[in-house]
Amino acid sequence: MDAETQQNIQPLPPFHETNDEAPEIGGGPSIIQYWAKHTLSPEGPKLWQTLLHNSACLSCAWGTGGQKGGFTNEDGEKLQRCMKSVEAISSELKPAIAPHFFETHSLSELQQLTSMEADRLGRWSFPVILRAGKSHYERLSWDEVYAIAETAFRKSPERVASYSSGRSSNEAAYLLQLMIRAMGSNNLADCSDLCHAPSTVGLKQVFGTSTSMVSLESLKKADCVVLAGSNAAYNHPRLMNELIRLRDRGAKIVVINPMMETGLVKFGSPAFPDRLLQGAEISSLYLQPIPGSDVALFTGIQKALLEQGLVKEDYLKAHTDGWEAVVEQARSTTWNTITEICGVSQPEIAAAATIIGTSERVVFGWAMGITQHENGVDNVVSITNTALMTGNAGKEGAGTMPVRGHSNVQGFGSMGVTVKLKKEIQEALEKLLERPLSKVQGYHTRDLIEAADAGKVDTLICLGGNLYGANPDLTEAKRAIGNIETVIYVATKPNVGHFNGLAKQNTIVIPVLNRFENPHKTTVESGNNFVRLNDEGKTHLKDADLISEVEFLTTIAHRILGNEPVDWRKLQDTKYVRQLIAQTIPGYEKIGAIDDTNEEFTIDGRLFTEPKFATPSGRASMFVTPLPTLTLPKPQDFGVPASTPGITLALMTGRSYSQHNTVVYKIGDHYRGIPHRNCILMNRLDAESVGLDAHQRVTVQGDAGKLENVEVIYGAVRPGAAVMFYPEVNVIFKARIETRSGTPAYKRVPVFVYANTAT
Ligand SMILES: Nc1nc2c(c(=O)[nH]1)N[C@H]1C(S)=C(S)[C@@H](COP(=O)(O)OP(=O)(O)OC[C@H]3O[C@@H](n4cnc5c(=O)[nH]c(N)nc54)[C@H](O)[C@@H]3O)O[C@H]1N2
Ligand SMILES: Nc1nc2c(c(=O)[nH]1)N[C@H]1C(S)=C(S)[C@@H](COP(=O)(O)OP(=O)(O)OC[C@H]3O[C@@H](n4cnc5c(=O)[nH]c(N)nc54)[C@H](O)[C@@H]3O)O[C@H]1N2
Ligand code: SF4
Ligand SMILES: [Mo]
Repeated sequence: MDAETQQNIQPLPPFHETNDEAPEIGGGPSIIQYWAKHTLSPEGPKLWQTLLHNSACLSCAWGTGGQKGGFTNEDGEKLQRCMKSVEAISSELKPAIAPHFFETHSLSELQQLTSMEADRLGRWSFPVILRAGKSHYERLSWDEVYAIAETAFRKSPERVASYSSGRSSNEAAYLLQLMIRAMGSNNLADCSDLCHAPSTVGLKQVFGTSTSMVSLESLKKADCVVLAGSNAAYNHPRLMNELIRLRDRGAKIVVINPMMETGLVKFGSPAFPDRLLQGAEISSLYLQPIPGSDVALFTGIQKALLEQGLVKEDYLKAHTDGWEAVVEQARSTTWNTITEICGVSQPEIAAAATIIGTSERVVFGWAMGITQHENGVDNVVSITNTALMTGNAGKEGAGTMPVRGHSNVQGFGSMGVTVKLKKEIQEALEKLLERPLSKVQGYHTRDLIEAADAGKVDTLICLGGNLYGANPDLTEAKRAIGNIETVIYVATKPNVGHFNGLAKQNTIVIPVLNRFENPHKTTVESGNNFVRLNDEGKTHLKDADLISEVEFLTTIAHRILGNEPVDWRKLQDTKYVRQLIAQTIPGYEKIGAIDDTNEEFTIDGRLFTEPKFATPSGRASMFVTPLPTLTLPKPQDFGVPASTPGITLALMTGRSYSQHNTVVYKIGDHYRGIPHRNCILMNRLDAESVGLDAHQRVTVQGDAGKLENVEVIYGAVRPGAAVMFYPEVNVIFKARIETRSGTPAYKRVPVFVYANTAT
């Protein structure tokens, strides 16, 4: 590649000009400072011990650690642990909540806690219950726990449900679904319903399998990566090291994101000390589309590929079905339509097409900016269409790569925690249970909220997570959970859901051991389809009355189901759970030997290095993706007088730098120059157009509520768009849902922003 094409095509915005507080690179020395502060603190020795423990990182699904030690990835490379990992561990190493805490702290007091304050209460360390009409949580004996659980789970099966978050093990996930299905219910809602479900649906249609087809080893061979709707600099930091290495080798990185994330422009990684201070370049080209318009942008890229003669027609003919209509759509859609919908100019789109079309091996990665939209599945399919038109699926160094969320969220799907169970797993489970599974369609997360709201759910078990805080419209979420008779939260740490998502009769919290504390081995699956084995461990909590998730689930199952169809108590030895997984989960056969071999493995049938896919024909299916019609409501639609000076924006809700989903570790977001949680990041031009200054306080009104006294922060987001943080922002908007996956449109929330009347 010559020097000119090596250069960035797009100039960098001076971040400090739009916002004095924001640094000019992501990562950088503050990562080292964080490491030093925590590892040298009193918790340091335990932190190191945990980092070195043979178990997978708790935090994201990029996946690090396991049998080769905490600092090794699946390719055997060392120094693979980011500070997000330390954040997550440090939170788990907090002391226990004191035994008499709840006697002196009432529920109404606990309901005032912010996410960060709730997390800082410490570790759950004994079972508690909040009974209807009571003002305080009380300690509960295990006998009472099981007695209440037994009554609750004996309700009619379609009125029993679970919700889960992706941090528990494969073994716990497998047992959860086996127990719920053995009881006769399919109500297995999971956080992935709020997350990558559109990727699962889209990829399944196109390739017949629903996870990434790119291994870490394969990614390293790419000469172009397209990263759409992902803020990997915050949420998957080790991916940044791969991108830096790829850039060093002359590869191009095309970033697609309405917000110019500092760390996706330049990132200072401790793995590259020579560039820790000034940062290594990440994006070669940064496109900033209108939120929700990615289908139009990718159609534009396809059109430009056609115009530049870069579409691989031979590949399409040999390896895909339905390509003609997709090509025709790209050809016949006018540039005017495309650029108007996506707000990116034709030359910029053409530049992206040139990079993609002239690269030999392109990996397309994406995250929540693509999936959390009313047309999330279309977004995913428009990416796969682009990959296929350029022959970038089914070869080394290329393919589609959803960048997954929680560290074992993908494992939950593989284990059958889903309302869209694969036929092969269904058949295998029916064989195991010696009877057909219920035919009643189960509730995914949004259906669960609606069913509960309509009084159709009696019992809910939550294996981790924060069902209340993760959903849109917290008023609805609270009301819905409040209609459920019994809610059992199985958790390591307290969160706002435990104090606000309260059942009608009994709300119980079960304290559990985390991944590095279990008395047995467990496994997890990364987004790259790699299965890691976690060794046994110990908890730092003294005199705590904790249980393992596996023991808790099998005890309940045994009380309800006896020894049918499996000896549930025997499954407290997770080795036997792995035997069942090997028998019933396709691609997971190798887990049957892992106790003897300690050999971690890549799941069979997931990676494609030949263009032969898991569809019945072996060819990939291409589908036309309708272009979205993107409109925003008028001020009066928000119930605000038409004369109110203000601006309607498309709000992207998501994560700050120091938070893990609904759990907030630190209130500010250093890299976006945001000092606290109650801020809205917007473009200076938008603010000035309605007379709003930086740091002015405004009201942000959505269709379900408003937040007041919100501080305006200028940032490098495109005009018309804005950024705020969840879970706090979830009070202001209702769920608009992607109908094929059930995923809420968290990333294009219409809001009206106007000056506080008081100022
Ligand atoms: N440290 C840390 N790590 C995490 C998590 C965490 O909270 N903290 N959460 C985990 C989980 S469960 C998940 S799902 C992932 C989330 O990882 P991400 O998906 O990276 O997280 P988000 O904050 O939702 O950011 C999405 C990005 O999409 C962009 N975006 C918004 N709308 C659009 C759009 O319409 N088009 C495009 N192209 N881009 C858009 C936003 O500007 C933002 O940069 O991270 C996982 N890892
Ligand atoms: N507005 C808006 N809302 C969103 C999103 C967004 O981008 N914007 N993102 C959505 C996405 S992608 C997701 S994945 C969801 C996240 O939704 P959830 O997964 O439901 O929420 P988390 O905040 O990750 O759950 C954290 C809690 O899990 C528990 N926990 C942690 N470790 C363990 C463990 O080992 N075992 C058990 N049993 N419990 C444990 C702790 O109690 C902790 O407080 O939020 C969704 N909501
Ligand atoms: S990139 Fe993800 S898996 Fe790897 S160390 Fe960081 S948080 Fe853990
Ligand atoms: Mo997620």
